[in-house]
Amino acid sequence: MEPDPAWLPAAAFRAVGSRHTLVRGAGPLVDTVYRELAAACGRFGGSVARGTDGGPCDLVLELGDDADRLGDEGFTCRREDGRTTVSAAGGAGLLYGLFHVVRLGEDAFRGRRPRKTHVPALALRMLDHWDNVAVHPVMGQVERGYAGGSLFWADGRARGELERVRRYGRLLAACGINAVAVNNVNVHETEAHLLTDRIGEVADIAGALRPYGVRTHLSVTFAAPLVLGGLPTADPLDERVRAWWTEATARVYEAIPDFGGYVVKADSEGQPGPFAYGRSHADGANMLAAALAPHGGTVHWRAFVYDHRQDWRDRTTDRARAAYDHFAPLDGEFADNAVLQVKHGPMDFQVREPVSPLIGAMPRTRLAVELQATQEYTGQQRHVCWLGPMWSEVLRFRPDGVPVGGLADALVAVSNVGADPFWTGHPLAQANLYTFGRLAWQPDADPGGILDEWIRLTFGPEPAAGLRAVLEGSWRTYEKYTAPLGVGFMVQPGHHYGPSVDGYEYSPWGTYHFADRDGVGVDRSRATGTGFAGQYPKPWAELYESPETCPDELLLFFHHVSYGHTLHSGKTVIQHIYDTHFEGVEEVEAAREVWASLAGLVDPARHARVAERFEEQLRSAREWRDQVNSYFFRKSGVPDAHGRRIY
Ligand code: GCV
Repeated sequence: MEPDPAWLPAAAFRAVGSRHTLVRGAGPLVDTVYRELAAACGRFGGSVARGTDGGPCDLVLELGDDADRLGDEGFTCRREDGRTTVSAAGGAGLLYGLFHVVRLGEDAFRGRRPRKTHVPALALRMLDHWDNVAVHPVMGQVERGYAGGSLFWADGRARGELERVRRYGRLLAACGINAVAVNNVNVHETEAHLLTDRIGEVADIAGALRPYGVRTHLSVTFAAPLVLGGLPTADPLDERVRAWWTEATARVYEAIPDFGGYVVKADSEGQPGPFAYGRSHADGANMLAAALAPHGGTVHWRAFVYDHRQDWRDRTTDRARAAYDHFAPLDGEFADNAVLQVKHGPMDFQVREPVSPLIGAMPRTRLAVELQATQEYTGQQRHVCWLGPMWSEVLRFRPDGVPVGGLADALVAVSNVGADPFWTGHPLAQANLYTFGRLAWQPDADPGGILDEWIRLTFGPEPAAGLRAVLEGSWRTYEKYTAPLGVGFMVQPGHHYGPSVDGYEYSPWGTYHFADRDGVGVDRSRATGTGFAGQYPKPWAELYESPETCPDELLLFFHHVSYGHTLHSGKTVIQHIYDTHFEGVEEVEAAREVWASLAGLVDPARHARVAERFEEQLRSAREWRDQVNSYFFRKSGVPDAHGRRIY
């Protein structure tokens, strides 16, 4: 196996590494650019010089372009008179410019290229690791992690593999990611100490990521003044509490001068928060924002707040409503350096959800949209499921005229990376990480183009068509064989892998499908249901309100309908369920065949790992098909129009 099977194999640097390059400018990230080029030239026979000497060369990377226009991260690229020039105002821009040229390959050195400006649409492009320092008795080393252990932590300590962390930073920079939160938002006892007496371990990680322009953030517990500071309260309006956070934060910045800030999950799934003191989420967030402000830091306050002790008999409480109900009334109350981090859907990273109505509902509040690269509900990195098209739909959705990608200040993904030699467990899950970074840079980019880019960089040209066939439709395939028409869940409780149609039906978590002998789905209309549809602005509120206008793929999210209800597709709901579940499995079988045909075109270790995962995906997809189809056949008594085998 080659050492780093990812999208920056040495071969990707052939075009730049065989050229004569001049690097102009100074600073730590310019040093990184130089080192990258020196390594590539060492391998491919080119040369790289530093300084102002403008001798004959093919590529110039220089600092000095218009800082107002480009900021620290933007760059321009042009080619004229046989020379390619990348100009930036800051070192990060120069580094992104280098990776841009690497992506272009030989094309960067052909013909003429008019000067083009590249600036990231979103200033913060961040990965949140749900990594625990100490192995959690239920959640393990990484909560919802499917790529081995943590890159950062093992068995209660920093793992200390800083070279690997550095290479991770390099991969992230190469797809435009510039921030990482290094521990789980569920902050347990050991992890709480990272903020104070164990900040040195975080500083080491920050030091390894810094040369690639990646800033480090930390998840903290709202109860820190109690559990670490010995105070009798964590009330955000108590002066002792505020002073404690101010001092603790100042010490963090002594250790990590470019520290990004805090991530907080408060009053959510048992985590402590301001409610205990009769304070609002804005009170809580603003206290931390005040502590961070003098240092230029930001608090990411998560909006994933809902009642997780619901009575399933109670039809008036709707988990989907919760984020909006809690936060929309607080618009305008959050500090400038507080960012509200909202999951892209109103429930919890299901394979299909509408865009959260909270996105767009708080115009006076800074917004981070949270995606989930780790495949908790989308096959846990045992199934191929490329999420680019889903994320692109989210980012292009226009709640009220402006697309989500234009409303957000930050795009965040829960990381899918771990200590696995392939980084992401399933080697093809790297496509999700790469696509996330590139969409965060340019939210309206064509995801298919990004996929092609990742394939070409990672595998070269020969297997490209096969890889595209395997990946491009994989999200819709996964949707076909799992929970139908947006209804969600139907997973095994706890670990969330594999089917269990009624797994959460009588649970306290607020995730129900309400199937009975007549029909299925959740009535979230204003007229007869929970009223959730009314949280959207027009035209969405009206579109979702009626089963006649609601898009098919979200029908059961918004409505309880009979099995005989006819979809826009012309099929009944029950026949749609049967058909998609048979089709989904057939599509997995076909993708597995395509993958098998790529043996010889993909390195053997990677090929074997994916082939092995396909066996499990197919087994699991058949299980989903048979359980879901049998369940609905038994409930409804309606036979499959095509007489296929249902149990
Ligand atoms: C980190 C879901 C997951 C939890 C996760 C939570 C969250 O409930 O199952 O593991 O906790 O989301 O996003 O905070």
